[in-house]
Amino acid sequence: LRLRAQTAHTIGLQEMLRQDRPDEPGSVLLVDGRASSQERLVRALKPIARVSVMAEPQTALFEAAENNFDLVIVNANFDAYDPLRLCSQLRSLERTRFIPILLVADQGNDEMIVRALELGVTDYIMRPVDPNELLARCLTQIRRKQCNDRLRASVQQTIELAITDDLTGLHNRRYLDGHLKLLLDRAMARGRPLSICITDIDRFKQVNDTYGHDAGDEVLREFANRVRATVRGADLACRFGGEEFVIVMPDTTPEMAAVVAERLRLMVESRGFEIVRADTVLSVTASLGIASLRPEGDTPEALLKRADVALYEAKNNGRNRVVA
Ligand code: GH3
Ligand code: MG
Ligand code: MG
Ligand code: MG
Repeated sequence: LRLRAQTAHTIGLQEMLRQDRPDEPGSVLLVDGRASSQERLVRALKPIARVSVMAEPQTALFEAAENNFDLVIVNANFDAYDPLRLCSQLRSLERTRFIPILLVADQGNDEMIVRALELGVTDYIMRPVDPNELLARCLTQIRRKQCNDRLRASVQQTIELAITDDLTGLHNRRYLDGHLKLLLDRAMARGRPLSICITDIDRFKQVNDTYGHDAGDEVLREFANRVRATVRGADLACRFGGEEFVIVMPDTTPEMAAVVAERLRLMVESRGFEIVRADTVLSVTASLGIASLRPEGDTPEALLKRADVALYEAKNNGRNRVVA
């Protein structure tokens, strides 16, 4: 899995570099209070960007939050509005804080430029605007933004690969290990219950031995679907390894967890598993063990251990059952 994640990451980076071409038009938001300069700037930017124009800083802020622009140009020429206020708002909103800002300022207004840079404005250009300088400065920012976007998407994709089980699409054990402590601490801090359920498919080795490993994989995928269909949005379902799955259920008492586990047990038992490769339908059962958070103090390891002991008891008592 780690190897696959790395490969995907590498592909992401190569793709990113390959796409870093100058011929990709940028999307620019121009915030400018005067019609005459709006027209000049739009004309100057035409070779490299699609430009949306807004005369009102406050509407421009909403516009910027709703569209992922590559660049916002703020022309400091409003009648009764501090252009740096808009810059500061753009920097503080979650959805706009990564968008580069280019400030168009008057000669001699050094103090404003220093304040702008302190606020996080990316670059500035002096009036009268030289069209070639404008193009060069905008192009640099647009490319950098597009490159950052691709990098962010690639990192996101790598993270998702690293925490997902390839076969079933559920979270994997690495994710559970990182997340269980968090859910447990949160439940403890809020004085809320939390339960977990470990489930293990009964006599799964026989499926592999009789129908082959690929058929076994089909059972695992369908089993995961039934797990998914059982849990709520707030629950965390993961493939713990092999044919074992763990469900973490926040805000869930032992009694409620027993109901969920029994529902899953029935959902597995009551409908056969279609094995396309072997053109057959298999009866599958699973054993389930439940454990719940001890409010006086608990650890992920201890909780998992207690659920595992319960699972072991379910196996020993004849399988296809829930033990709490
Ligand atoms: P029990 O009821 O005691 O759980 O019996 P079992 O046969 O299910 O238990 P055992 O732990 O002996 O066997 C688990 C099997 O799961 C062995 C292994 O080959 C198989 N297995 C583990 N991971 C995978 C997988 O990703 N795909 C397939 N097809 N089989 C797997
Ligand atoms: Mg097992
Ligand atoms: Mg076993
Ligand atoms: Mg098993």
